[in-house]
Amino acid sequence: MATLENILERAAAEISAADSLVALDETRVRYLGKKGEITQLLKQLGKMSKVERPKAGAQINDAKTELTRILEQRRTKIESNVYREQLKSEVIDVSLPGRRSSLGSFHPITKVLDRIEDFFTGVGYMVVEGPEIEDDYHNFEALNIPAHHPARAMHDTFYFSDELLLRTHTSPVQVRVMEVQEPPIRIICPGRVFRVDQPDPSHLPMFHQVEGLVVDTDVTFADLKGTIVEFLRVFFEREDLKVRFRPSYFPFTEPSAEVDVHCVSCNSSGCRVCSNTGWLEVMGAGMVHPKVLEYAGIDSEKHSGMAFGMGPDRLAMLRYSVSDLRDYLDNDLRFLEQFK
Ligand code: 2NL
Repeated sequence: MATLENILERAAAEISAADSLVALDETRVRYLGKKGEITQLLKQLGKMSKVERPKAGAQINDAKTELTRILEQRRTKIESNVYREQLKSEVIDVSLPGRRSSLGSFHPITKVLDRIEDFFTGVGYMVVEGPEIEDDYHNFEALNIPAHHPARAMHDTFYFSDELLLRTHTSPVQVRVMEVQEPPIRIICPGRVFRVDQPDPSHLPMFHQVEGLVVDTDVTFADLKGTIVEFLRVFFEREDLKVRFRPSYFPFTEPSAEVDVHCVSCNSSGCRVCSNTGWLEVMGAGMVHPKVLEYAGIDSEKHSGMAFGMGPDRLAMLRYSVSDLRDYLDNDLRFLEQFK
């Protein structure tokens, strides 16, 4: 029994020294496992006399129970230590400032397109988009620009074949609407257009256009003037904006006009933006040529139309003081981040 006490003492010491569940289990096996010291003692009971055996058996069993109890106690202690360590390692400082996700910004051309669309949808126009690859008929013929018309040379068209091309304006979208929709028609058509051009500060081979078209009975030049003046005053946010219409020529409108506003950069005192003229050309416009209505199957005796076209890239230059169109396509964050 001296042995038993010695075993218990060593076991108790090892158990309190065990600092992990693995170490603790190794200790358990060393004493209570199949070949463990306590188990070995139990196996020797058979060699004892009948008189000694019951007492020795009871003592060994008591020792076993005691060992099991302190093993269990230690296990609970180690588990709670492990849990405390885990909690410590997972501590979150809720007072730290969060990681900000930086918001992007809209492209200046998108912002201008949105402003144009907001104005016109607000007065009852629909926004219509169409294909960038067009056929010769919808881009030219239907707009009263027949083959060999000098206006074709001015358009510097990218051709895929005799028939297919990259649209040079968004007018073909309007032609397609007139072909399928009975008047009244009130639409604007924003989109990309393409013309062969060597890029420089004021020219790109791909740029944007917004065209507008109204076809109804009794549409007059007064409607066109009133609509455009009101749009430009809202767009430039100047109630007192001066607007002038200069006679011009487009094959698809008659009469035609170019529209100028007083220079918003220098208030018409003369600057580089307006080439010292005090005026900025911002739009083209006119009454839809009767032949264009007829081509699309609209009776030009019953209906009249007004149309206009503008370049949002140039409008964005004026609004945001951009001096080089190529900046729009560089995707340089130093440029783009200025429009947040
Ligand atoms: C400009 C000139 C203009 C139109 C576009 C148009 C469209 C149809 C019929 C008649 Cl379907 N006209 N569009 C008319 C006048 C001028 O744009 O300088 N754009 C940037």
